[in-house]
Amino acid sequence: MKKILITGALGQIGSELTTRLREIYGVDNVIATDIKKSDNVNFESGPFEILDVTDGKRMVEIAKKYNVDTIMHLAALLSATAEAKPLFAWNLNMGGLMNALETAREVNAQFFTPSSIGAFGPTTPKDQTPQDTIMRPTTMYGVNKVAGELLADYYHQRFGVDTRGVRFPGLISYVALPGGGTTDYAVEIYYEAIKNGRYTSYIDKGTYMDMMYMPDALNAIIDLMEADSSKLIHRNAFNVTAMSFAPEDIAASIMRYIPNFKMAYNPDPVRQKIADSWPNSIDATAAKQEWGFKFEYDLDKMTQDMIEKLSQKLQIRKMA
Ligand code: AKB
Repeated sequence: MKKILITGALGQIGSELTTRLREIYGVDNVIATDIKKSDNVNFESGPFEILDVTDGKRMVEIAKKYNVDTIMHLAALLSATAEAKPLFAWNLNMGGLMNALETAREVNAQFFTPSSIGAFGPTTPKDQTPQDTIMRPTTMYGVNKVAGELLADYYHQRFGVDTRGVRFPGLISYVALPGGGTTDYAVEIYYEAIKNGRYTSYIDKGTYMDMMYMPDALNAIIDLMEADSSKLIHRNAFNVTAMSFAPEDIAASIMRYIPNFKMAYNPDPVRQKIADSWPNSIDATAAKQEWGFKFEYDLDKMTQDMIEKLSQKLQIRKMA
């Protein structure tokens, strides 16, 4: 990775990945792109281009302009929004991915795009879901993710593009908010705990999903992209996870630092149904064996860091 183009660079993953890659590979070697500017630091701290990922011609132009050798395609709609706007989701998620893969083929770039636990469905084994298993998702997002994994494998086999990906669980971070996901409750809960001391969860008690803290997710992307290609059997896409918890577990973890925190439940039928169709926990053995995947943060370590960093960000001191 010497010159990296990122799509969706102002989103939840992109915001932190861009900063991290600029630290490692040099500010001018990471070209951030997104559909519009915001107050995000990424369009001021280095090269930034406006890019709508459904515009394949412009994507190729930008890739050629900067002579990129790596494309990290992050721009996509998440599960709950995709369920509300399925046709728009298909056009954006699949159209954007096809353009990004075609751009990678044309400029001979290495390629990363995230898949998700959303690629699994209700007939998938629920606990310690294996790397290779039944994948019949019942959401538009899941359909996009399975098709995306297959497409990325296709571009590798057919055109020799060095495609790589992971199936991310819910990602938790204090820098940029996610938007429109099913696992977003696990981020919102920290904001509400610090600001108001209470949270009403739209996901019901007893609903387990895999999660990961953003620093571990960034390491996973970089380690996979730097991994020896000859050792990769799966490529698109590896199960990765750091923890599996239900809403009551994260509430209990928060109460260790904010003892008066109060949790209530008011399940949202759409997001609850999506969550119920996903695994309780996934098995990351293939990622560990093929490229040495590891993580540092478990639930309590993440909670401690989230509360500390978010309190600083929100300038509120509520640590016990
Ligand atoms: C979502 O909830 O849609 C995402 C995901 C798990 O892919 N966070």
